[in-house]
Amino acid sequence: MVRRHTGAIAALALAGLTAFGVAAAHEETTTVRWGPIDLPAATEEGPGELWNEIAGLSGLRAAVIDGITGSGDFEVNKPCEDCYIVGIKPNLVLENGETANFNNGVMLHHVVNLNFSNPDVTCRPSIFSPQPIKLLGALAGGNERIFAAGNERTAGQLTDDYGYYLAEGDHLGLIYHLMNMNPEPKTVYFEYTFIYQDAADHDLDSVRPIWMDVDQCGTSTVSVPAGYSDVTWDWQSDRTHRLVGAGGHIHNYGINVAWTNTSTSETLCNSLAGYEKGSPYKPVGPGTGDSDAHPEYPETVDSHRLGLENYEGNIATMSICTPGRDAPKTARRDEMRLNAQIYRPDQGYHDMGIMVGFMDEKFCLTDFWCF
Ligand SMILES: [Cu+2]
Repeated sequence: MVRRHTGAIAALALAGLTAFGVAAAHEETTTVRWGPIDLPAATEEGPGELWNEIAGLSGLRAAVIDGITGSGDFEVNKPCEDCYIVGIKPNLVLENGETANFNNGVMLHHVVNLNFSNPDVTCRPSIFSPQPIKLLGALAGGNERIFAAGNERTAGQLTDDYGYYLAEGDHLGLIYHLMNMNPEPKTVYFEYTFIYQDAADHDLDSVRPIWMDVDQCGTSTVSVPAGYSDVTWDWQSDRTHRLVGAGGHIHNYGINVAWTNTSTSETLCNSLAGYEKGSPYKPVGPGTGDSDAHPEYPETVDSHRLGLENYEGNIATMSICTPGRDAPKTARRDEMRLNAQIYRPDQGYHDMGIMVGFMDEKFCLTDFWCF
C-alpha cells in the first residue's frame, strides 16, 4: 500500500479554513450511485427487509456470500483512484433521486463501507473465527471498515490536510440493512458525495480507520433492557496515534457514544445523538452526567441537510469530532473504552453503539506492527 507523507504548509492553511461541503483548492467533488437494490414489499408480518446483504464481491466469493447472507448484484465503484478522501456525505435515494426515508416508507437501517484490500485494525481477518466480520475479511481478502451510516446519515469529514488514501487496485464493498414499510416493492440506490484530492497533484497525511463497536466483529447489535444502559467495549491500543476525526452511531433512545482513553482519563470524542423538538423517540431519561463520556442529554436539532421533516421524529443526527492536529496522543498499550448511553422505555433487541474514527499513526512497519 502506498502511503504518502509529505505536506505543504500553504495547503495546510487552506484546509484549516475549509467548510464542509465547500471544496477548497485542490479538492474535487463527485457523487456516486451504488445499486439498484430491490427492496421487497412489506407484508402483514412486517416490513420488507434486506438484512446484512453484502455487495462488492465477485465470482466465487460473491457466490459463497450469497449463500450465507445474500449479495447485491452491482459494482461498488470507487469515487476516485490514487486519491485522498477528505469528506463523505451518505444518502439513500429512490430511482428518481428523491431521498428515501420515513416520509416515503424506507429506512436506511445501516450501511458499512469496506475496503476489501486492507485488513481491519480492530477486527483482524481470520478463517478460524466464528465472528462474521473476521470470516468476511478472510474470504474477501480484507475487511477494513472505512465508514458507516445509519438512517441519520452523518457526514464524515477530515481536516488539517489529513485524508484516507484510496489506491488504484483497492476494492470497495458494502454491508447494508434496509427496510421497506410500503405495501409495494421499492428500488433504491446509495448515493454518496465524496470530497477528495488527487494524490498526483497533492499529498496529504494518510489516516487509517478505526472501528469501535459494542459488538465488535459481530453483527454490531446488542440487547438492552428497559431503562438506563451504559454499554461498553474495551480495547488496548496496539499503536501510538492521534484520533484526528470520528463520529458515532446509535439508535432511537440513544444519548451518546463516546471514546475515552482511560489510561489518561481523556474523552477523545463524544458523539451526541440529535432529535427534533418533541420527538417521541428521545431517550426517556437522562445519562449519568458524571463524566465527559456520560452526558445527561442528547441534542435537540432544528435542521438537517436532507430535510428534518423526513425523519418523523426518529434520530436525525450524530455530532462528529474533528480535532485534527490538535488531537491528544494515545500511546501504544493505553487502555481505551467505548461507552454507549441508552435510555429506553422498553427492551431493545437490536441496539447499536458504534464509532468510526481515523488515526494518524506514529509509525507502522506493517498494518499491525506498529510503534
Ligand atoms: Cu444501526
